[in-house]
Amino acid sequence: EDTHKQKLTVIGAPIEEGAGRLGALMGPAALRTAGLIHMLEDLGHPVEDRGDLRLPKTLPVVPPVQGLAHYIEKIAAWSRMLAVETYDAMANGTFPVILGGDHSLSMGSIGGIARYCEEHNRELFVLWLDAHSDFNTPATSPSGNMHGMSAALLCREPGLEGVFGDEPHGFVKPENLHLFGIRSIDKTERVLLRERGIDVIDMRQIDEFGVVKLLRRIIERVQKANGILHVSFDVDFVDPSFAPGVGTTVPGGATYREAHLVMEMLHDSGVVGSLDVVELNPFLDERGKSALLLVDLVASLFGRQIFDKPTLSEQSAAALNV
Ligand code: 6HN
Ligand code: MN
Ligand code: MN
Ligand code: MN
Repeated sequence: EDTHKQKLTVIGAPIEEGAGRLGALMGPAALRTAGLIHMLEDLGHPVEDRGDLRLPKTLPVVPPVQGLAHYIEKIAAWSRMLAVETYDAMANGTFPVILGGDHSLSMGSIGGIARYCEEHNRELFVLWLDAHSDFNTPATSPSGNMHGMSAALLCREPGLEGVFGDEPHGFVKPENLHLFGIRSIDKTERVLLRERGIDVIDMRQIDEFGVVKLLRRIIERVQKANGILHVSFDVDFVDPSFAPGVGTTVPGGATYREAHLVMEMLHDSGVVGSLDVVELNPFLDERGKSALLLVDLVASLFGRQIFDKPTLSEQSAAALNV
């Protein structure tokens, strides 16, 4: 499972009810229009494009929640369906790439990947690239929008059991979740993150220490555990000046090069086993700018390089203290 010429299973998940604004439904189409599939093939990856999934006619019955969780029946239907798809993709030895769709889809995509990892005794780690921590529950959420709850559900926070009901899915160990690029946390969400000891790499740390040191630490953890790293890429991780096509922009995000560097390092690490690309809202984009950037960023994750891999002489490496 890595980003080196492995067979990819691309799954479109046009879901938008988890977000507060409509439009993320068009995300998979915009990513395809921007050339995502051809790019992956050009880089030498065999691709099985499963197309866009569709909601079943009948939605699951979900018991009422304590608090707010808008459209939970639809989110539950998507989650259950996606968990089956990503589990199957992993079981077939392929690398799942899920095109969103809002971030609530990660409940399902990662739920299925986590199930696979549990059954096969592989340690799962998650890198959550996002402006937001997505660690609300129905009880803490100020908005009731379920895209702000996916990381919490995956870490077994109470209040969202109805999403999967008795359907199969796995979880993420809170200590294996790494939030990266964060710059917007709700009040009660902050309390929860502290109580659970979640690793929150905020923009202040990125400013101070740079993405290289901070990301290397995470990659080394995964390598030591012989684990699998899932990357959940929320478009708003990137600064809105480069990626305006998202409903929840927050200023002060990753720069163009910071975002690419993250993806380039992830590629070289060889530990990434699955990817979500979420929250692209083509209705809010500027002439496809964000969709095109995403395709380029995914290309970096799958091995596109500016030139050859940078090679430093031992001397200059020592001088640079790297
Ligand atoms: N996302 N924390 C806010 C909320 O409504 O819970 C924003 C969530 C944004 C969700 O980035 O995927
Ligand atoms: Mn998010
Ligand atoms: Mn976000
Ligand atoms: Mn369950």
